[in-house]
Amino acid sequence: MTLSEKSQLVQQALESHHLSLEVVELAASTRTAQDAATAVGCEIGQICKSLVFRSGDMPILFLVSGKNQLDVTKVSADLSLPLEKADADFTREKTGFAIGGIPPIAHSTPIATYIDRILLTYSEIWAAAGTPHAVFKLESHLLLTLTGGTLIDVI
Ligand code: 5CA
Repeated sequence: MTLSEKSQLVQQALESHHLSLEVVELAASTRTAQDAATAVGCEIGQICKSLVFRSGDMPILFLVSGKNQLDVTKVSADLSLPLEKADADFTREKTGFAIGGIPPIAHSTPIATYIDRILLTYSEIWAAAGTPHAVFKLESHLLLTLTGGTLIDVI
């Protein structure tokens, strides 16, 4: 089956890293971490949430385990960075994707990325792939390779 235009961007980015990872489109919703975990049959902690924040006009991406709620005050202090949650328009403008399907890669602009250390405690995780019906599975350590992101404690 042909992938949607947005999911094709994600598939192409995976291929550009020479990884044989495959975007899958599901009939079921994967809009939220809980939806995605139910749809693929994994633990919620294995879902990689893509949360966009802003520091002034700069977008910052946090890849967070579905079981964790990012502690903005803590992370902002740890990174010495003022942070506010991005709204839907800013998120779409900086990533090229809409909330509910934001992938960890393939954004329309380069985005500084921080990765929840807890994600690495799972061998396999699932991330959004461009739409609220598309995901891909990867070995968690590949998040570092794919994004060049920095591991942090989010809670
Ligand atoms: N597809 C799933 C995971 S595979 C997904 O995208 N989950 S998510 O957690 O990364 O994306 C939903 C997140 O978007 C929510 O946790 C919330 O932080 C954020 N969000 C939802 N609605 C809004 C909104 N109106 N403005 C800003 N952020 C929002």
